[in-house]
Amino acid sequence: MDHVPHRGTPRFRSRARLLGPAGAAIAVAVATLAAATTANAGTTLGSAAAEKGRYFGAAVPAFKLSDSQFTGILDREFNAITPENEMKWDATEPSQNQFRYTSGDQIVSHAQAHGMKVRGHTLLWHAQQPAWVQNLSGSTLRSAMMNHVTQVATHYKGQIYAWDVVNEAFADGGSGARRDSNLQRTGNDWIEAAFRTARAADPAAKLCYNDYNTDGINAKSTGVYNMVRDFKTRGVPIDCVGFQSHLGTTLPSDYQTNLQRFADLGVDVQITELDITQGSNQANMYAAVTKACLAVTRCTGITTWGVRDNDSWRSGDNPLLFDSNGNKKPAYTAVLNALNTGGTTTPPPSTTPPPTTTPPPSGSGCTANLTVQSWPGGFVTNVHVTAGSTAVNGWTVRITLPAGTVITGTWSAQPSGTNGTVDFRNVDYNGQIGAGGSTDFGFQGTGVGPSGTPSCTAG
Ligand code: G2I
Repeated sequence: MDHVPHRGTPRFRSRARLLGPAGAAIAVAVATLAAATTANAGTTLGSAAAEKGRYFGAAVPAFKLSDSQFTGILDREFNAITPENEMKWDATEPSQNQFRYTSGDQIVSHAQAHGMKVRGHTLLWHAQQPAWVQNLSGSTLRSAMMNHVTQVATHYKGQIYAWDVVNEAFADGGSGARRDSNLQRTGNDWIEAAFRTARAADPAAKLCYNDYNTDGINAKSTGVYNMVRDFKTRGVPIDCVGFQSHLGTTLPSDYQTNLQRFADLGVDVQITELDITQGSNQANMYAAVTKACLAVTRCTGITTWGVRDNDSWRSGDNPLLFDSNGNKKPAYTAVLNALNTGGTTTPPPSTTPPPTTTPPPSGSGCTANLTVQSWPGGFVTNVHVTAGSTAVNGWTVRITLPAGTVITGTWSAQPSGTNGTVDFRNVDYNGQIGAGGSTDFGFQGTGVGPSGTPSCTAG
């Protein structure tokens, strides 16, 4: 907005003098118009994200709150904070049952004083545990874990927008399995126990699962996906999934598709620890991540893991939006432009069904059509189910898969098998569709995705 001269400014007055009284009126009109046309364009990351109904945050260590260059940028540009280390177990409970909240509280106060959201990070993690925790196991450790969740979530009750209840519980590599850790060895149900305990302590906070290397469709993200789907089916309280997005020099091509498949399970998604190696692709990748979030309705915000390059845990990669002198980098401008122009809050075209080739039934029944995104060796399919002129109470969509294709995951429907001709039956919450209404389900797999128009049977 700096370039728009305002009525009282010297620039405006000198221009009005040159133009005379009639010219002054025109100048007012021009200035007003200019102000109006830029009114919806945010001039900072936070305000631009807010225009799109989202937040833009940064990870902040408490000791940097006394660095005025740091807080100058933070308070101007960001409207959410994640404490970088201050709410981790070693920081909040250094000895058993002795809680220390000083630095965490400092960050929360700063956020509140500046109208920023706080993402709580993190209640349970295999790393950064105090020594006393590392010496426990079995039911003693399980009790200590749940006590920790209860105490910390209760201390911050009502002040946290979203908690990373559990951080990084899945293994890297192709197994899609849980990571081995002292927490995991207390029993596979430790994650759901943590979510239920956190919900009881702070019912208003959104409860997230957070992880890295889950930024495309791969074995690890599918492992997390299956857990979230299972939690939703069984009523375990989970509200969001965090994608850390510590990225190198390429963005997974299915980054947005991956966010969308989680969102389709009925959880919010958030980019929680974004940083990207500096190089020729940095600004483009930052823009692409921002656009992907804007294109997924349930992507509620983006957090970068630090403010300036020298604040980063990987400072050698210069991975952030401000350089070490606090100047805006090209990546900053790319993000701001993407926030101001890139996308809306409506879902992207890729999830919008193509025009129906079969007309909807005139009396009763349902129709279904497919949107398929493929890559060599795999695919994701979205199926759009539409009711005819009367309401549908239960539906089944039959899809015949090409030979060799195997379904590896289905959401919002129950498949009868994993290959050949598969009947997808509605699940509890999406069986009833009003007259003319619609619902979506999806599946992914290996091999070649389906094509054509599937059959849909109501009832
Ligand atoms: O490793 C990057 C991030 C991956 N996802 C979870 C995040 O919580 C994690 O953040 C980093 C912090 O940025 C570092 O600042 O987590 C590290 C710990 O695993 C943090 O580093 C630690 C140092 O290892 C400790 O020596 C130091 O005492 O920071 C501590 C506090 O300054």
